[in-house]
Amino acid sequence: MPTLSPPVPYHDLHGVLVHATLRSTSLIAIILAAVVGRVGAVQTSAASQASAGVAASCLTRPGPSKTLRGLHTKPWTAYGVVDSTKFDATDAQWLSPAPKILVFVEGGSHICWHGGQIIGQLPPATPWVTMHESYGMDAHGAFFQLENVRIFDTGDGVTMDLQGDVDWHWRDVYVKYMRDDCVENDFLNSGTIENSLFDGCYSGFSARSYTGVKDGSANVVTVRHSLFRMQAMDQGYIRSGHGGFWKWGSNSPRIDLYDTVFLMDGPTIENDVIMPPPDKLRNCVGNVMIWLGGGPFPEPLPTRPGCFTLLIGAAGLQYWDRAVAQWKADHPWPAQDVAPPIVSLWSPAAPTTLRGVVQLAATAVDDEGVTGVQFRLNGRTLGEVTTESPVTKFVLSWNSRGMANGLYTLTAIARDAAGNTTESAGIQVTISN
Ligand SMILES: [Ca+2]
Ligand SMILES: [Ca+2]
Repeated sequence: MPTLSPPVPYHDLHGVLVHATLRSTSLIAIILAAVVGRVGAVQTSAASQASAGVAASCLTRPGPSKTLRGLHTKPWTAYGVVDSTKFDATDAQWLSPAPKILVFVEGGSHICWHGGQIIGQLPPATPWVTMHESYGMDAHGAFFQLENVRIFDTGDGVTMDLQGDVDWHWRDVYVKYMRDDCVENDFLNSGTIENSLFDGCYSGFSARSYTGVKDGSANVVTVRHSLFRMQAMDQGYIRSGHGGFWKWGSNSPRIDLYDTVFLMDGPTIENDVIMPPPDKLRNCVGNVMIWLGGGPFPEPLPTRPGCFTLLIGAAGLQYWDRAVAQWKADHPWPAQDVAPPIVSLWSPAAPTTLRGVVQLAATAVDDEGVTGVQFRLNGRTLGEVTTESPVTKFVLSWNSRGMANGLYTLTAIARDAAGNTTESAGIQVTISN
Protein backbone atom coordinates (compact mmCIF):
# COMPACT_ATOMS: atom_id res chain seq x y z
CA MET A 1 0.00 0.00 0.00
CA PRO A 2 1.22 3.52 -0.62
CA THR A 3 2.89 5.55 2.05
CA LEU A 4 2.73 9.29 2.18
CA SER A 5 5.77 11.26 1.22
CA PRO A 6 6.50 14.83 2.25
CA PRO A 7 5.13 17.27 -0.33
CA VAL A 8 8.67 18.15 -1.38
CA PRO A 9 12.06 16.84 -0.29
CA TYR A 10 13.74 18.20 2.75
CA HIS A 11 17.30 17.88 3.86
CA ASP A 12 18.51 15.58 6.55
CA LEU A 13 20.85 17.63 8.69
CA HIS A 14 21.75 14.68 10.82
CA GLY A 15 22.39 12.29 7.98
CA VAL A 16 26.03 11.36 7.75
CA LEU A 17 26.90 12.76 4.38
CA VAL A 18 30.55 12.56 3.52
CA HIS A 19 31.18 13.72 0.01
CA ALA A 20 34.32 13.59 -2.00
CA THR A 21 34.93 17.27 -2.43
CA LEU A 22 38.46 16.78 -1.18
CA ARG A 23 40.73 14.71 -3.32
CA SER A 24 42.64 12.57 -0.89
CA THR A 25 42.27 11.19 2.58
CA SER A 26 45.62 12.69 3.53
CA LEU A 27 44.41 16.15 2.53
CA ILE A 28 41.25 15.59 4.57
CA ALA A 29 43.36 14.51 7.51
CA ILE A 30 45.55 17.60 7.24
CA ILE A 31 42.57 19.93 7.06
CA LEU A 32 40.74 18.18 9.89
CA ALA A 33 43.86 18.37 12.03
CA ALA A 34 44.15 22.05 11.31
CA VAL A 35 40.50 22.68 12.05
CA VAL A 36 40.38 20.57 15.19
CA GLY A 37 43.43 22.44 16.35
CA ARG A 38 41.67 25.67 15.73
CA VAL A 39 38.46 24.77 17.57
CA GLY A 40 40.32 25.58 20.74
CA ALA A 41 41.86 28.69 19.26
CA VAL A 42 38.56 30.09 18.01
CA GLN A 43 36.78 29.35 21.23
CA THR A 44 39.60 30.76 23.29
CA SER A 45 39.69 33.96 21.33
CA ALA A 46 35.87 34.24 21.41
CA ALA A 47 35.82 33.64 25.14
CA SER A 48 38.65 36.06 25.81
CA GLN A 49 36.94 38.64 23.65
CA ALA A 50 33.69 38.20 25.56
CA SER A 51 35.34 38.32 28.95
CA ALA A 52 37.67 41.16 27.99
CA GLY A 53 34.60 43.10 26.91
CA VAL A 54 35.79 44.28 23.53
CA ALA A 55 32.61 46.23 23.47
CA ALA A 56 31.52 46.56 27.07
CA SER A 57 27.81 46.31 27.65
CA CYS A 58 26.17 49.48 26.48
CA LEU A 59 24.31 49.58 29.81
CA THR A 60 27.53 50.90 31.34
CA ARG A 61 27.45 54.01 29.20
CA PRO A 62 26.09 57.33 30.41
CA GLY A 63 22.52 58.11 29.37
CA PRO A 64 18.91 57.83 30.51
CA SER A 65 17.84 54.30 31.51
CA LYS A 66 14.57 52.46 31.03
CA THR A 67 13.94 49.06 32.53
CA LEU A 68 11.43 46.78 30.82
CA ARG A 69 9.91 43.83 32.63
CA GLY A 70 7.25 41.18 32.37
CA LEU A 71 5.48 39.27 29.66
CA HIS A 72 4.16 41.35 26.77
CA THR A 73 1.58 39.71 24.52
CA LYS A 74 1.14 42.53 22.05
CA PRO A 75 3.56 44.35 19.73
CA TRP A 76 5.47 47.07 21.55
CA THR A 77 6.74 50.38 20.19
CA ALA A 78 8.96 53.26 21.27
CA TYR A 79 9.16 56.26 18.96
CA GLY A 80 11.35 59.34 19.32
CA VAL A 81 13.70 57.76 21.82
CA VAL A 82 16.27 60.34 22.94
CA ASP A 83 19.98 59.95 22.26
CA SER A 84 21.92 57.43 24.35
CA THR A 85 18.83 55.90 25.97
CA LYS A 86 19.55 52.51 27.51
CA PHE A 87 16.78 49.87 27.53
CA ASP A 88 17.43 47.08 29.97
CA ALA A 89 15.02 44.35 28.86
CA THR A 90 16.75 41.55 30.76
CA ASP A 91 13.52 40.58 32.52
CA ALA A 92 11.15 41.25 29.63
CA GLN A 93 9.58 38.81 27.19
CA TRP A 94 7.39 39.31 24.17
CA LEU A 95 5.20 36.44 23.09
CA SER A 96 2.77 36.98 20.24
CA PRO A 97 1.20 35.19 17.30
CA ALA A 98 0.82 38.52 15.47
CA PRO A 99 2.54 38.69 12.08
CA LYS A 100 3.81 42.16 12.93
CA ILE A 101 6.82 43.99 14.28
CA LEU A 102 6.94 42.67 17.84
CA VAL A 103 9.40 45.28 19.16
CA PHE A 104 9.89 48.61 17.39
CA VAL A 105 12.45 51.13 18.65
CA GLU A 106 13.16 54.35 16.81
CA GLY A 107 14.95 57.50 17.80
CA GLY A 108 18.24 59.30 18.14
CA SER A 109 21.78 58.06 18.16
CA HIS A 110 23.54 55.55 20.41
CA ILE A 111 20.40 53.80 21.65
CA CYS A 112 21.31 50.74 23.69
CA TRP A 113 19.08 47.66 23.89
CA HIS A 114 20.13 44.92 26.26
CA GLY A 115 18.47 41.55 26.74
CA GLY A 116 14.93 40.29 26.45
CA GLN A 117 13.27 37.49 24.59
CA ILE A 118 11.07 38.05 21.54
CA ILE A 119 9.05 35.01 20.55
CA GLY A 120 6.82 34.62 17.55
CA GLN A 121 4.17 31.92 17.50
CA LEU A 122 3.26 31.42 13.85
CA PRO A 123 3.29 27.76 12.83
CA PRO A 124 5.70 26.39 10.21
CA ALA A 125 2.88 26.10 7.64
CA THR A 126 2.36 29.89 7.66
CA PRO A 127 2.91 31.22 4.11
CA TRP A 128 6.18 33.01 3.45
CA VAL A 129 4.32 36.13 2.33
CA THR A 130 2.87 36.44 5.84
CA MET A 131 6.19 35.73 7.54
CA HIS A 132 7.89 38.30 5.31
CA GLU A 133 5.87 41.00 7.09
CA SER A 134 6.84 39.73 10.53
CA TYR A 135 9.84 41.13 12.41
CA GLY A 136 11.28 40.32 15.80
CA MET A 137 12.64 43.80 16.15
CA ASP A 138 13.01 47.02 14.19
CA ALA A 139 16.03 48.90 15.51
CA HIS A 140 16.24 52.42 14.14
CA GLY A 141 18.74 55.17 14.84
CA ALA A 142 22.43 55.83 14.27
CA PHE A 143 24.94 53.75 16.25
CA PHE A 144 22.26 51.45 17.64
CA GLN A 145 23.73 48.80 19.92
CA LEU A 146 21.81 45.57 20.39
CA GLU A 147 23.01 42.94 22.80
CA ASN A 148 21.96 39.72 24.54
CA VAL A 149 18.51 39.61 22.96
CA ARG A 150 16.91 36.32 21.88
CA ILE A 151 14.46 36.13 19.00
CA PHE A 152 12.45 33.13 17.79
CA ASP A 153 10.12 32.43 14.86
CA THR A 154 9.53 35.71 13.11
CA GLY A 155 10.21 36.65 9.47
CA ASP A 156 13.30 38.82 9.93
CA GLY A 157 15.18 38.62 13.20
CA VAL A 158 16.13 42.26 13.43
CA THR A 159 15.87 44.80 10.66
CA MET A 160 17.71 48.11 10.37
CA ASP A 161 15.80 49.29 7.36
CA LEU A 162 16.11 53.04 7.36
CA GLN A 163 18.81 55.10 5.69
CA GLY A 164 19.80 56.66 9.00
CA ASP A 165 20.46 53.33 10.74
CA VAL A 166 24.21 53.76 10.32
CA ASP A 167 26.93 51.90 12.19
CA TRP A 168 24.77 49.46 14.10
CA HIS A 169 26.37 46.97 16.42
CA TRP A 170 25.07 43.59 17.59
CA ARG A 171 26.72 41.30 20.10
CA ASP A 172 25.70 38.14 21.93
CA VAL A 173 22.42 37.96 20.00
CA TYR A 174 20.59 34.63 19.54
CA VAL A 175 18.23 34.31 16.58
CA LYS A 176 16.44 31.00 16.00
CA TYR A 177 14.15 29.66 13.24
CA MET A 178 13.89 32.82 11.20
CA ARG A 179 11.50 32.50 8.29
CA ASP A 180 13.00 35.22 6.11
CA ASP A 181 16.31 37.01 6.90
CA CYS A 182 18.13 36.45 10.16
CA VAL A 183 19.70 39.89 9.63
CA GLU A 184 18.23 42.62 7.43
CA ASN A 185 20.34 45.63 6.48
CA ASP A 186 18.71 46.63 3.22
CA PHE A 187 19.81 50.25 3.49
CA LEU A 188 23.35 48.99 3.09
CA ASN A 189 24.78 50.65 6.16
CA SER A 190 27.95 49.68 7.99
CA GLY A 191 27.49 47.41 10.98
CA THR A 192 29.08 44.80 13.21
CA ILE A 193 27.88 41.42 14.44
CA GLU A 194 29.91 39.59 17.04
CA ASN A 195 29.61 36.62 19.38
CA SER A 196 26.15 35.83 18.02
CA LEU A 197 24.29 32.63 17.15
CA PHE A 198 21.93 32.35 14.20
CA ASP A 199 20.42 28.89 14.53
CA GLY A 200 18.18 28.33 11.54
CA CYS A 201 17.73 31.04 8.93
CA TYR A 202 15.77 30.90 5.67
CA SER A 203 18.11 33.64 4.40
CA GLY A 204 21.22 34.63 6.34
CA PHE A 205 22.18 38.25 5.96
CA SER A 206 20.30 40.57 3.62
CA ALA A 207 21.89 43.74 2.29
CA ARG A 208 20.07 44.13 -0.98
CA SER A 209 18.51 47.50 -1.47
CA TYR A 210 15.21 48.87 -2.57
CA THR A 211 15.22 51.56 -5.22
CA GLY A 212 16.30 54.94 -3.88
CA VAL A 213 18.69 53.57 -1.26
CA LYS A 214 22.13 55.21 -1.19
CA ASP A 215 25.06 53.29 -2.61
CA GLY A 216 26.56 51.32 0.27
CA SER A 217 29.59 49.93 -1.52
CA ALA A 218 31.99 52.06 0.54
CA ASN A 219 30.48 50.75 3.77
CA VAL A 220 31.70 47.68 5.64
CA VAL A 221 29.86 45.03 7.61
CA THR A 222 31.97 43.05 10.04
CA VAL A 223 30.99 39.60 11.31
CA ARG A 224 33.16 37.88 13.87
CA HIS A 225 33.05 35.00 16.32
CA SER A 226 29.54 34.07 15.23
CA LEU A 227 27.62 31.02 14.05
CA PHE A 228 25.14 30.82 11.16
CA ARG A 229 23.06 27.76 10.24
CA MET A 230 20.61 27.70 7.38
CA GLN A 231 17.33 25.85 7.90
CA ALA A 232 14.99 24.54 5.24
CA MET A 233 11.58 26.03 5.94
CA ASP A 234 8.30 24.33 5.00
CA GLN A 235 7.18 27.57 3.37
CA GLY A 236 9.75 29.48 1.32
CA TYR A 237 9.31 32.30 -1.15
CA ILE A 238 8.26 29.83 -3.85
CA ARG A 239 8.79 26.40 -2.28
CA SER A 240 10.29 24.61 0.68
CA GLY A 241 13.98 25.01 1.32
CA HIS A 242 16.35 27.80 2.25
CA GLY A 243 18.44 30.51 0.67
CA GLY A 244 22.12 31.29 1.05
CA PHE A 245 23.97 33.33 3.63
CA TRP A 246 24.50 36.50 1.63
CA LYS A 247 21.71 38.40 -0.10
CA TRP A 248 24.06 40.90 -1.65
CA GLY A 249 24.09 43.29 -4.61
CA SER A 250 26.67 45.35 -6.46
CA ASN A 251 25.98 48.38 -4.25
CA SER A 252 26.05 46.36 -0.99
CA PRO A 253 28.73 46.86 1.66
CA ARG A 254 32.10 45.18 1.74
CA ILE A 255 32.51 42.34 4.22
CA ASP A 256 35.09 41.71 6.95
CA LEU A 257 34.71 38.15 8.19
CA TYR A 258 36.54 36.62 11.13
CA ASP A 259 36.29 33.32 13.03
CA THR A 260 32.72 32.64 11.97
CA VAL A 261 31.21 29.20 11.37
CA PHE A 262 28.58 28.57 8.69
CA LEU A 263 26.51 25.42 8.25
CA MET A 264 24.70 24.65 5.00
CA ASP A 265 22.84 21.42 4.24
CA GLY A 266 21.84 22.00 0.64
CA PRO A 267 21.86 24.45 -2.23
CA THR A 268 20.23 27.83 -2.04
CA ILE A 269 16.77 28.06 -3.59
CA GLU A 270 16.97 31.84 -3.61
CA ASN A 271 18.69 34.45 -5.75
CA ASP A 272 21.58 34.73 -3.33
CA VAL A 273 24.90 33.05 -2.53
CA ILE A 274 26.48 30.84 0.10
CA MET A 275 29.95 32.39 0.01
CA PRO A 276 30.60 36.13 0.32
CA PRO A 277 30.82 37.67 -3.15
CA PRO A 278 34.58 37.77 -3.90
CA ASP A 279 34.60 41.44 -4.83
CA LYS A 280 32.91 42.30 -1.54
CA LEU A 281 35.08 40.23 0.77
CA ARG A 282 37.71 42.60 2.17
CA ASN A 283 39.28 40.92 5.19
CA CYS A 284 38.77 37.21 5.84
CA VAL A 285 40.45 35.13 8.52
CA GLY A 286 39.67 31.91 10.33
CA ASN A 287 36.19 31.03 9.07
CA VAL A 288 34.70 27.54 8.72
CA MET A 289 32.14 26.43 6.13
CA ILE A 290 30.35 23.18 6.96
CA TRP A 291 28.71 21.50 3.99
CA LEU A 292 26.22 18.69 4.65
CA GLY A 293 24.57 18.74 1.24
CA GLY A 294 24.81 16.26 -1.61
CA GLY A 295 27.69 16.44 -4.08
CA PRO A 296 30.58 18.86 -3.94
CA PHE A 297 30.29 22.22 -2.22
CA PRO A 298 28.45 24.30 -4.83
CA GLU A 299 30.52 27.50 -4.87
CA PRO A 300 34.23 28.27 -5.12
CA LEU A 301 35.99 28.84 -1.83
CA PRO A 302 38.21 31.91 -1.53
CA THR A 303 41.77 30.97 -2.42
CA ARG A 304 43.45 33.34 0.02
CA PRO A 305 45.20 31.44 2.80
CA GLY A 306 43.47 31.17 6.15
CA CYS A 307 40.19 32.65 4.96
CA PHE A 308 37.88 29.60 4.96
CA THR A 309 38.19 25.95 5.85
CA LEU A 310 35.64 23.53 4.39
CA LEU A 311 34.35 20.73 6.59
CA ILE A 312 31.98 18.04 5.37
CA GLY A 313 29.89 15.24 6.79
CA ALA A 314 30.08 13.94 10.34
CA ALA A 315 33.20 15.92 11.19
CA GLY A 316 31.44 19.11 10.15
CA LEU A 317 28.31 18.35 12.13
CA GLN A 318 30.38 17.52 15.19
CA TYR A 319 32.27 20.77 14.82
CA TRP A 320 29.01 22.71 14.63
CA ASP A 321 27.45 20.94 17.62
CA ARG A 322 30.53 21.65 19.73
CA ALA A 323 30.62 25.30 18.70
CA VAL A 324 26.91 25.75 19.55
CA ALA A 325 27.36 23.99 22.90
CA GLN A 326 30.26 26.30 23.67
CA TRP A 327 28.24 29.36 22.68
CA LYS A 328 25.37 28.30 24.93
CA ALA A 329 27.74 27.60 27.81
CA ASP A 330 29.13 31.10 27.37
CA HIS A 331 25.60 32.56 27.31
CA PRO A 332 23.64 31.07 30.21
CA TRP A 333 19.96 31.89 30.07
CA PRO A 334 18.03 31.91 33.34
CA ALA A 335 14.67 33.00 31.92
CA GLN A 336 11.66 30.77 32.42
CA ASP A 337 10.42 28.96 29.30
CA VAL A 338 7.09 30.71 28.76
CA ALA A 339 6.59 29.84 25.12
CA PRO A 340 4.92 26.71 23.76
CA PRO A 341 6.31 25.12 20.59
CA ILE A 342 5.07 25.93 17.11
CA VAL A 343 3.79 22.95 15.13
CA SER A 344 2.17 22.13 11.78
CA LEU A 345 1.40 18.95 9.95
CA TRP A 346 3.90 18.44 7.15
CA SER A 347 2.68 15.17 5.71
CA PRO A 348 -0.13 15.12 4.97
CA ALA A 349 -0.32 18.88 4.55
CA ALA A 350 -3.72 18.80 2.85
CA PRO A 351 -6.81 16.57 3.00
CA THR A 352 -5.99 13.11 1.74
CA THR A 353 -6.85 9.43 1.91
CA LEU A 354 -4.78 7.09 4.09
CA ARG A 355 -4.37 3.41 3.33
CA GLY A 356 -2.22 0.82 5.02
CA VAL A 357 0.99 1.90 6.72
CA VAL A 358 1.53 5.63 6.36
CA GLN A 359 4.24 8.06 7.36
CA LEU A 360 2.82 10.95 9.35
CA ALA A 361 5.15 13.93 9.72
CA ALA A 362 4.94 17.16 11.68
CA THR A 363 7.24 20.16 11.80
CA ALA A 364 7.73 21.43 15.33
CA VAL A 365 10.18 23.97 16.77
CA ASP A 366 10.49 25.57 20.18
CA ASP A 367 12.36 28.59 21.49
CA GLU A 368 14.18 26.12 23.74
CA GLY A 369 13.59 22.62 22.41
CA VAL A 370 10.79 20.21 21.46
CA THR A 371 10.91 17.04 23.53
CA GLY A 372 8.30 15.14 21.51
CA VAL A 373 5.33 15.20 19.17
CA GLN A 374 2.24 13.05 19.53
CA PHE A 375 -0.13 12.53 16.60
CA ARG A 376 -3.88 12.39 17.17
CA LEU A 377 -6.91 11.32 15.20
CA ASN A 378 -10.14 12.91 16.41
CA GLY A 379 -8.37 13.57 19.71
CA ARG A 380 -7.27 9.93 20.16
CA THR A 381 -3.50 9.41 20.35
CA LEU A 382 -1.77 7.44 17.63
CA GLY A 383 1.33 5.39 18.33
CA GLU A 384 4.33 6.53 20.33
CA VAL A 385 5.58 10.04 21.02
CA THR A 386 7.97 10.86 18.21
CA THR A 387 11.33 12.56 18.58
CA GLU A 388 13.12 14.92 16.24
CA SER A 389 14.78 13.46 13.15
CA PRO A 390 15.80 15.17 10.99
CA VAL A 391 15.96 18.63 12.53
CA THR A 392 12.48 20.19 13.02
CA LYS A 393 10.74 17.02 11.75
CA PHE A 394 8.83 14.39 13.77
CA VAL A 395 7.76 11.28 11.87
CA LEU A 396 5.48 8.38 12.84
CA SER A 397 5.01 5.23 10.82
CA TRP A 398 1.43 4.19 11.54
CA ASN A 399 -0.81 1.38 10.34
CA SER A 400 -4.12 2.93 9.43
CA ARG A 401 -5.82 -0.49 9.38
CA GLY A 402 -6.15 -0.17 13.14
CA MET A 403 -8.84 2.48 12.66
CA ALA A 404 -12.25 2.03 11.06
CA ASN A 405 -12.77 3.50 7.61
CA GLY A 406 -14.15 7.02 7.67
CA LEU A 407 -13.40 10.72 7.86
CA TYR A 408 -11.17 12.00 10.68
CA THR A 409 -9.26 15.08 11.80
CA LEU A 410 -5.51 14.54 12.18
CA THR A 411 -3.51 16.82 14.50
CA ALA A 412 -0.10 16.81 16.17
CA ILE A 413 0.72 18.00 19.69
CA ALA A 414 4.23 19.28 20.39
CA ARG A 415 5.66 19.57 23.91
CA ASP A 416 8.73 21.36 25.25
CA ALA A 417 10.82 20.46 28.30
CA ALA A 418 8.87 22.86 30.49
CA GLY A 419 5.62 21.04 29.62
CA ASN A 420 4.24 23.77 27.35
CA THR A 421 2.18 22.22 24.55
CA THR A 422 0.66 23.28 21.24
CA GLU A 423 -1.78 21.31 19.08
CA SER A 424 -1.47 21.88 15.34
CA ALA A 425 -4.26 22.88 13.03
CA GLY A 426 -6.18 19.81 11.89
CA ILE A 427 -6.08 18.14 8.49
CA GLN A 428 -9.04 16.09 7.25
CA VAL A 429 -8.07 12.54 6.36
CA THR A 430 -10.17 9.70 5.02
CA ILE A 431 -9.17 6.23 6.09
CA SER A 432 -9.96 3.71 3.40
CA ASN A 433 -8.60 0.20 3.73
CA1 LIG B 1 13.40 40.50 4.95
CA1 LIG C 1 9.36 26.70 24.91
